Amino acid sequence: MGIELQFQRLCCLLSVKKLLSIFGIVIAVVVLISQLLALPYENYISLLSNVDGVGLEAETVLATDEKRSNVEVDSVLGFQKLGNSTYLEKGLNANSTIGFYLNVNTYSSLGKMRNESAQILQVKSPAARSSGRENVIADTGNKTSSLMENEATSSNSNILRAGINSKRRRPASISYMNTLVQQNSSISLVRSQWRSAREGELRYAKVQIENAPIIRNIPELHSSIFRNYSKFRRSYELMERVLKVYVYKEGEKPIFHQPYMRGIYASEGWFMKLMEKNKQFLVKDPKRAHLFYLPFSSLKLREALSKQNFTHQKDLENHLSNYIGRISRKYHFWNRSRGADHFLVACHDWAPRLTRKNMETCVRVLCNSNIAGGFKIGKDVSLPVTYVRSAEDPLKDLGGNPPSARPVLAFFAGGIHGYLRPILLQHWSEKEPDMKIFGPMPRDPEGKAKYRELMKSSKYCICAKGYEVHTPRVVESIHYECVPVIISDNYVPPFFEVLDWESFSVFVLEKDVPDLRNILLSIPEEQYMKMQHRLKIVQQYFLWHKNPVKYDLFHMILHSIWYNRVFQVKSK
Ligand SMILES: *[C@@H]1O[C@H](CO)[C@@H](O)[C@H](O)[C@H]1NC(C)=O
Ligand SMILES: *[C@@H]1O[C@H](CO)[C@@H](O)[C@H](O)[C@H]1NC(C)=O
Ligand SMILES: *[C@@H]1O[C@H](CO)[C@@H](O)[C@H](O)[C@H]1NC(C)=O
Ligand SMILES: *[C@@H]1O[C@H](CO)[C@@H](O)[C@H](O)[C@H]1NC(C)=O
Ligand SMILES: *[C@@H]1O[C@H](CO)[C@@H](O)[C@H](O)[C@H]1NC(C)=O
Ligand SMILES: *[C@@H]1O[C@H](CO)[C@@H](O)[C@H](O)[C@H]1NC(C)=O
Ligand SMILES: *[C@@H]1O[C@H](CO)[C@@H](O)[C@H](O)[C@H]1NC(C)=O
Ligand SMILES: CC(=O)N[C@H]1CO[C@H](CO)[C@@H](O)[C@@H]1O
Repeated sequence: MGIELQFQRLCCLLSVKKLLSIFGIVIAVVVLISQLLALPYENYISLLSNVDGVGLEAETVLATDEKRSNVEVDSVLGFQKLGNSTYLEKGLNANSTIGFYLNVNTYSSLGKMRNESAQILQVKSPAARSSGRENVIADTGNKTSSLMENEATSSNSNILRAGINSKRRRPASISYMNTLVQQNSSISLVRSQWRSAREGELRYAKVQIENAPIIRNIPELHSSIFRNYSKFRRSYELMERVLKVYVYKEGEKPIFHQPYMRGIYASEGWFMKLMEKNKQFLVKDPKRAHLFYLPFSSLKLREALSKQNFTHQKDLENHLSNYIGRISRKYHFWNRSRGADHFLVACHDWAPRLTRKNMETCVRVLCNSNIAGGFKIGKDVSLPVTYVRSAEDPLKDLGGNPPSARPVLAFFAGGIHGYLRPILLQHWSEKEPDMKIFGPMPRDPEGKAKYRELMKSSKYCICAKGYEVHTPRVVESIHYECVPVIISDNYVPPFFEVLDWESFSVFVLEKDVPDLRNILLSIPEEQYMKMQHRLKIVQQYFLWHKNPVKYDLFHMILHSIWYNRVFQVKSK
């Protein structure tokens, strides 16, 4: 009897487990495979030591730059709870079912596994759903690819497909996004319910920009780099003359008011620092402001709350929610526009999701500017990812070789995370001598120097997405004057409102990775020379200065916020 009871209990336990794990196994397999793929390249132990957030930056550059997505970070946290790196390695290496179960349980314990799993399927799907992906998988016959083949053809495939079909959405190409900018009608404009002198000023600016005087003798370079240089210049001048920003004093350090200036999330820190000490745009009297800045750091939010054992996105979301509650009770500014004249600047991978509900109406300035992830062209602003190695000297190593001294056709190096980079490597690693496509480079000074050297001596630098759409390589390429090749469907590049990105960079659809070399070779030399030349002009817009100068990164970010705000004002 006792034995029977125990047996029954065991069975019950097992079936509950089975139910719980039914999605989990699929995801675990997917994640496991991606981890397996990454294992030879990635240093998981250093990932673990980074989780506390001390150093997402600096040393982990080349290998783990864009870093793991939330799924990865949380899986690491999950592992950490159960054990340590020894355990992790065991779990990853085990080729037995036990290995899978261990992982499933770990993921289940995070509670939000199912939601994440849906996201993994979604994230994985853009490539898979375009017909290209299946070919990619089919026509490589190697270890990694056969692993991927298993992923696609095993029993999971139905679930994968189901997920894909139910969420079918075409990846947004650059030309599609261009039409959105031009139409600027796809956004439902949040119309303010109040009348104020400030709104009148914005409306005035809008009319002025729309009727910008045509600038004669525009340097040819500038007119090709910008969508409309006359309009940009008018808008920029008006910003300098008119714009006033109020920064809320509420909010405690370290999440608020504490800029962090290094690493791959440095953009949000630099902006916060330069904004909070700014003299030209800041006003003490919020009634004079056209825009209200919510001065928090998405990186610090993530770090601080995970130290307090809050690791779920929901907790972080609530923290921001409470903040909005606080300022909306204390001041009337949030309520009168429902946040539409407020903005936030956030570079963490999670930022879009953390701000999706409570701050949806704000101008969201995001590194993770994924048009398939809720980023709205015309309202939100794409924040450049600037990987700052030295907060003292952010402009170190700027510049690169002239075109004649760029013998390498294409260069990429970095951690092999996300679904795209393994495909890139399968196709182009050690295939052609002029295609320098690598996994992560060593993180010692030598490795870093080699990375820079290759960027400075390659014609094209491949900016392939990692887990998320953004990568610091875009700005790195600009700094090293290497024409960026952006392979990241749905990524809205920085200052998209005003810059004509196709005049100085190349966009390749993810499905076209197998044709990458042909695509690059088919670009006429003359065209390349033009792009490279323009890149050197564009560079000034992507530079941080401790004391901001005209047209630098700080001003360009502020300008895009201003520009979007102006064009959301209802015309009379
Ligand atoms: C991990 O755990 C094992 C035993 O549980 C222990 O021997 C080892 O020192 C731990 N390693 C670290 C890095 O904490
Ligand atoms: C993995 O499988 C191989 C053979 O397929 C076996 O020799 C090895 O012991 C297994 N490793 C583990 C950790 O089970
Ligand atoms: C999953 O997300 C939905 C909405 O996005 C939410 O209602 C649900 O509670 C979430 N489930 C878990 C387990 O977090
Ligand atoms: C694939 O593996 C085979 C041997 O299994 C090897 O000959 C070939 O070079 C590999 N190809 C790639 C792209 O790694
Ligand atoms: C730029 O914008 C101005 C003002 O709207 C317009 O008059 C001009 O034709 C535009 N120039 C180009 C090249 O589109
Ligand atoms: C977080 O959890 C750990 C272990 O569960 C505990 O030791 C620590 O005190 C907790 N920290 C806080 C701030 O609650
Ligand atoms: C703004 O609206 C919220 C909820 O709608 C309310 O609690 C708050 O008191 C309002 N703030 C002001 C200043 O009226
Ligand atoms: C819907 C909307 O706001 N459309 C505007 C797009 O921009 C042009 C000028 O740039 C305006 O005339 C449209 O009203």
